[in-house]
Amino acid sequence: MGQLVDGIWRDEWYDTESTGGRFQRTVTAHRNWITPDGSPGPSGEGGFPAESGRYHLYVSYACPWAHRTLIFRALKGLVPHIDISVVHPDMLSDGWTFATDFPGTTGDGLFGLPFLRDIYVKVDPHASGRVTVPVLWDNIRGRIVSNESAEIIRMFNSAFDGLTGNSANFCPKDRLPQIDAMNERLYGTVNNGVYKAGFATSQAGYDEAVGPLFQTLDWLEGHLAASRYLCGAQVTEADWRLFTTLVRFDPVYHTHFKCNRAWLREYPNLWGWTREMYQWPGVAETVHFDHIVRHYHYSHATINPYRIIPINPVIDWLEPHGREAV
Ligand SMILES: N[C@@H](CCC(=O)N[C@@H](CS)C(=O)NCC(=O)O)C(=O)O
Repeated sequence: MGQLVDGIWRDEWYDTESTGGRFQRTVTAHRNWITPDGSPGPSGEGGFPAESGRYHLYVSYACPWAHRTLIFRALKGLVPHIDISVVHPDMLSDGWTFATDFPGTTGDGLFGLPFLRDIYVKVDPHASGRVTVPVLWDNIRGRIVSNESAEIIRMFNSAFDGLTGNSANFCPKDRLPQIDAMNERLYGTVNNGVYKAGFATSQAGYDEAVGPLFQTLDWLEGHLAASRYLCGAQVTEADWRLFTTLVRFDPVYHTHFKCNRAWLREYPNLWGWTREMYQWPGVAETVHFDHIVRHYHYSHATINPYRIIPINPVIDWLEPHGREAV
């Protein structure tokens, strides 16, 4: 774990001292958009048109943010058009690496480089900041298009439709305000909430995160009693964003991140909903529990210094979800 300072790697854990033991996620650096014709998107600059084989996605199978992009790649028919490189689950003093001694890792499929940070330095020899997955790379311009998962999935939702003929729309215009509001609530308290609880180095930092996390889970449990999906009768982007966090809840966040007021499987509606999402055609193939369980327990030395991988509950993800009745 570390970060780049003026192009030089420094092996440092998150600084929580200046924030009273609270984990604060840093702002994402690369914010351009792929669009059908290369016109600029909502941020960054233009010149990234949707083309088959042009873009490459660097992911970790362990990471919930990268996982979102893999789900959209699968559901939007982008697998033949966007290749991926999969980093090693152990994120230690060199950060994410392209070591290949773990099943499912690929190495750096484009340049054969040893570390993910080398990709960041390749575009900017003076790069500073965290080296995160996912990274969406442009083969033609030799640049990072985006390393912000929330925006990569919005691009994937529609930018390539002319190429793929896949018109599944997880962000329908009339639902967008509802989707955005849901995303915002769930990002702060759940997606990032589990990290704020897990990485806190003070009781106050932990308490401030874990309380709202379970308040939101309680609220979601009631909401999903009457609503098939988060924003109504259709699956939307909001569902996929929540899914990648909840699929990790019982195997990792409950114990490793101390989010243990309840197990996810103690919430009948949330648990059924999570299984439905898991069983959605194409999704189970994007879930790699071996990477997930290994990454968190092995990489976070401040939380689990002896790197003991817990036994973990046996979970039947294929148990019928029963959500048709809602
Ligand atoms: N805002 C980014 C966050 C991505 C992120 O934090 N990824 C984690 C993995 S789960 C990472 O690469 N962390 C490395 C670090 O912080 O040094 C996104 O959603 O794409």
